[in-house]
Amino acid sequence: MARTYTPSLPIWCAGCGHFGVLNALRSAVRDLRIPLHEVALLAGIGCSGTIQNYLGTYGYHALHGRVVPTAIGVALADPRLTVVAAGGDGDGYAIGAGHLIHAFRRNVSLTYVCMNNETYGLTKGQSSPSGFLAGDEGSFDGPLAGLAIRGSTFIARGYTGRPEQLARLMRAALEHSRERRGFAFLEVISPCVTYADTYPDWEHTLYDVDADAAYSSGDRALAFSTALRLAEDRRLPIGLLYRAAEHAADASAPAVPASSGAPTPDLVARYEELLGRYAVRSSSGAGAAR
Ligand SMILES: Cc1ncc(C[n+]2csc(CCOP(=O)(O)OP(=O)(O)O)c2C)c(N)n1
Ligand code: SF4
Ligand SMILES: [Mg+2]
Repeated sequence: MARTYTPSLPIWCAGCGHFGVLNALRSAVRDLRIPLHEVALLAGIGCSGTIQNYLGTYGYHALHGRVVPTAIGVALADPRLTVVAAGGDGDGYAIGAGHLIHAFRRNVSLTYVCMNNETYGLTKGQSSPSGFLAGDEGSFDGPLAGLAIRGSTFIARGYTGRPEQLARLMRAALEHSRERRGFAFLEVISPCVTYADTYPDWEHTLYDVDADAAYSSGDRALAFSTALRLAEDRRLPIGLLYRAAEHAADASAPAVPASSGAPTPDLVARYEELLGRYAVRSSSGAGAAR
């Protein structure tokens, strides 16, 4: 396909953390010299989910909570693509949590960026499962959940308040999946300045394992115990938390051949016919597919 798109301008509030995620992703794609037409950026539903409109890559807006399985399908169907899934903490840790667990287990090579602002920004500030700072019911910790699954191979957490480290982690995540070492999971603390402005609190809450000479990101048990120990002091680790040394390399994924090219006219006609069956009918009986 030769069709290209002009990215739109972000609609996020001024100061939204998600700008920092977009910058890190843009610079990682540029630094790794990945042609835009070889990148598929899929996103969930939420303020975070609009990120796929802002890069000149292929983009797809998935159903709420379904960005990870959709991205797995894309990655298996065309292994030539650099596949990036992105979405919010509501998208990934609430409605999409079941998919996340099995993505760690299956270890298909793609990058998943979970933009964690501890709230449902788009729907105006309801609390999300990841309220580490404000959660009344305890918080769901995506990286910790990933560490608990033996098949996981890359787990990191960045913070939009530390853009250089975030750019480095984003690059490392893309490299991990492009080298076909498996599922690269990067959670980014990306505050929502409108409904849950947590920026003032993170500097004394985060603990940077990248700056700790005694820390080893190849040691899963150490990563796990460090996170648990920090949590007792109400602190959260950031940095490259865990990367498997060995090349797990899509070993668990079924071998699906790369797509042989564009869909044939016959397939397109069958697809249109199928869509027509689900067209929404107005009261006058006229059909309009949405
Ligand atoms: C099936 C379904 N349930 C609920 C919603 C309503 N909804 C839209 S976005 C959203 C959560 C957004 O929060 P998050 O994923 O954290 O993204 P953010 O806006 O914070 O970036 C919800 C519950 C929906 N669109 N679809
Ligand atoms: S509501 Fe929050 S998450 Fe959404 S764009 Fe504004 S600051 Fe960002
Ligand atoms: Mg959110």
